[in-house]
Amino acid sequence: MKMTKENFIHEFKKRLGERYALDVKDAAPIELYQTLVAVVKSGYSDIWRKTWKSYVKNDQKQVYYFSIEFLPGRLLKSNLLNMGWYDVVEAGLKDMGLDLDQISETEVDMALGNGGLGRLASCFMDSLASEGLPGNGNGIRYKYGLFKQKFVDGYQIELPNEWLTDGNNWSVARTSKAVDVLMGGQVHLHDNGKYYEVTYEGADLIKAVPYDTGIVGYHNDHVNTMRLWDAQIPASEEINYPTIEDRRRVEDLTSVLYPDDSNYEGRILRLKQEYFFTSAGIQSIIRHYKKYDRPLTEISDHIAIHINDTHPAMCVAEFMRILLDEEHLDWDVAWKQTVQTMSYTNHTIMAEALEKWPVDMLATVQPRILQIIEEIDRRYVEELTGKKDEDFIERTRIIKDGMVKMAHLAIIGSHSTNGVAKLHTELLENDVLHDFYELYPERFNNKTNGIAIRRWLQVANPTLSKTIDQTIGTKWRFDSKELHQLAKYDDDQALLEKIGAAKRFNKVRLAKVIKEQTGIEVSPDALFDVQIKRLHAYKRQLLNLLHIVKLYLDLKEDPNSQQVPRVFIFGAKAAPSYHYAKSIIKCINEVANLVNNDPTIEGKLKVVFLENYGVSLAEKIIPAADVSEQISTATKEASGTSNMKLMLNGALTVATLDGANIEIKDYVGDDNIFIFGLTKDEVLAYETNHQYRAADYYENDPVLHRILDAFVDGTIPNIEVEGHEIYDSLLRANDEYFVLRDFAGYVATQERVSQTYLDQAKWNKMCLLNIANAGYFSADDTVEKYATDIWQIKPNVEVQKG
Ligand code: 26M
Repeated sequence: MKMTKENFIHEFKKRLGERYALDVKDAAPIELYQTLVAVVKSGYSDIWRKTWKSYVKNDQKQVYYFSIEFLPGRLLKSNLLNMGWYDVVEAGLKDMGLDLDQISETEVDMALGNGGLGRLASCFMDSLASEGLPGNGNGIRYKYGLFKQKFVDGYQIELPNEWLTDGNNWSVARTSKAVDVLMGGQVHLHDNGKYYEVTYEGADLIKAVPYDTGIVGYHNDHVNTMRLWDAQIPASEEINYPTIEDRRRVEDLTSVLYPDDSNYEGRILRLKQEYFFTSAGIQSIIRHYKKYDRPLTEISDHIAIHINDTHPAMCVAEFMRILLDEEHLDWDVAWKQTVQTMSYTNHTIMAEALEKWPVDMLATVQPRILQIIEEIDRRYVEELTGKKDEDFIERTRIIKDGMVKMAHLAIIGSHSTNGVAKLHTELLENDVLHDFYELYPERFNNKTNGIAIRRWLQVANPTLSKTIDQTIGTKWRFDSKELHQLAKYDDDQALLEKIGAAKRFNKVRLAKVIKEQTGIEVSPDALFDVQIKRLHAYKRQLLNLLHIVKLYLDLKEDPNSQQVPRVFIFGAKAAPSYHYAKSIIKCINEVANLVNNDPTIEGKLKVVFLENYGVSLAEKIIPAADVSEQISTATKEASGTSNMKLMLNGALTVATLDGANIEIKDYVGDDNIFIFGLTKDEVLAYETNHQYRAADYYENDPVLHRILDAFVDGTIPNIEVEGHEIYDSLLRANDEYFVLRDFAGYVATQERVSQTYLDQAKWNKMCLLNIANAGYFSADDTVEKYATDIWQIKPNVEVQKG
């Protein structure tokens, strides 16, 4: 994709004139933005078409990544970068008196995900395209993205996120590729001697319309597709949807993204969403496959389907449904193809997040799918009877006590189950899914998560990127493992100073954002201590807060006690129904008010909770972070991915030995990370022996005692209710996540952090070594491993890399 500055300027002005009959100087930001999107899209549309054609021509095996969430954020800069247009467009705009940064800010984030899982799906989309791999996304085009968060009196309130109001500029509706999804009603089977004829009575017919977004690969003339489905009323069915309510019922299907990422909720609409995008995706895959007259008995040689967490687990049954009911394959033949086609990733071991749907509910949503799941379950039990004891079979079967266990369906119905970090996979194998590991050891494997280095370093942090170019050249931009070349320069004082200067530049930039959004003044000389992730008890934002309260009380007692000024920065949304998490938000906000407005603190301590954390805000916070808080209770965070993004941008990690933190530690070495807290074995021991008594820590540690009292004695104002809730969760409910147990170790570690920060040369050296080792967490490498080990797909033969 070649473009010169002159051609760009010409193209841009031409389109602005055609579209809006405007000159550059008269155009509003949104008009400039939409014009730019049009130019960019026309720049890759031809290659998009050619990429798809080449898959067909070369009969390449393709993967379809099914995910109920995708969280791409803004696409403009990332597309420009991947097309190789970034510098040319930035310069061309400048010549016209325009600013790329400013225009980019106009873009509304595509926020069709909650957090880690959805963002991972989007990093994988970028990497699949950049590796030239034939990979497609399949998901839901929610009308409302994840809610917009506001704070009123320190409380989180949720506002609708109407991201489509100005029209989504990147996607194309492909009405001609719509498919019909059947839901509800009753199913009848008639044995005609050869196969069962299946008829539906009283079912709803829903038209699934795909919206395709081009996913541009990095400098490789390769554009993949992310396909998101919208639910509509079929024109022919007007008669069946006579009332406004009837019509709304259909439109509601793809209306909202469920805002909970840690708690399973048995809502029927959610189950309908899961079946809707699963069925639409599978139907369109099989329809396309059949166009080329290949036998369905070989379909697993040509396509792979990935089940991202259990939300699309009905893929297994829907695939079987089509092979059986529509293609009349024998069960055993169909089953073999299904298992060979499907693969599954588990993202959590938290029991409350595991999906279990009542049989009755599934019967209401899609009775035929329930029948097929029942038959899969029956055959599973039959096959194991006599080979495994009854307990084992009852524990592992799919349907138990009137509930359908989606993880069991995904594991039994696929050839691969993977965890997302070494520790997480180990826990799956030895603990949570041990029975299945015993049964199918060859199906289990680890794929440690990765991130799109392009977005999280090249786009988010151009200043640091340039410094890296000047030191080791630009090869790292194609293969991020090359970042390791930086390690050779760990005694290069000039470079270390430049790394420090880049960080400072980004801190000044963030300080401006903080001032604009909250009115709080922060000094870029202070240490920026960052915790950005969903709010959840297991992630322990509360541990961070207890430490802040300690520093505050210390400063009140002895104003000279703290030597290193710190700015604590939070970004976090709580699920609207997660009461406890919302109470923690309130408490953080009230501590922030107290600390920031206390003149005796004199800027030695600031607390900033930025509203509406999301991909775009992360792109501003991460480059400015000095410290990365990764402090979940060991065993609870499957992997984490913000840990990788922060490390990549030269933040030093304060961490428990949880998720991918362990692998970060292994790469950077013990001297370049701050580890504290209970280990996995210690946590598991407490959870089985029940010998933890949180109150002991309160009673025996006067510092902790004083801090907890501050939550209930008025020291922290305006948290009469929430302060008690938190106090009780720790002392009455015995502190489920071992906050008090880990507190002393955490404080001691934070003291080491401060001491280290005083020695800037040493600090910058540690930053450098973190950056140098972060290239090992590239999603490019992660998807390559999925491609070879799980999907058996190869890069497009026509791709030219480099
Ligand atoms: C469930 C039902 C219906 C709709 C949505 C959900 C749902 C959505 C998101 C349930 C869980 C969801 O997210 C879980 C998640 O984000 N897990 C995180 O995954 C990351 C990527 O692997 C890991 O890095 C994090 O450690 C893990 O918490």
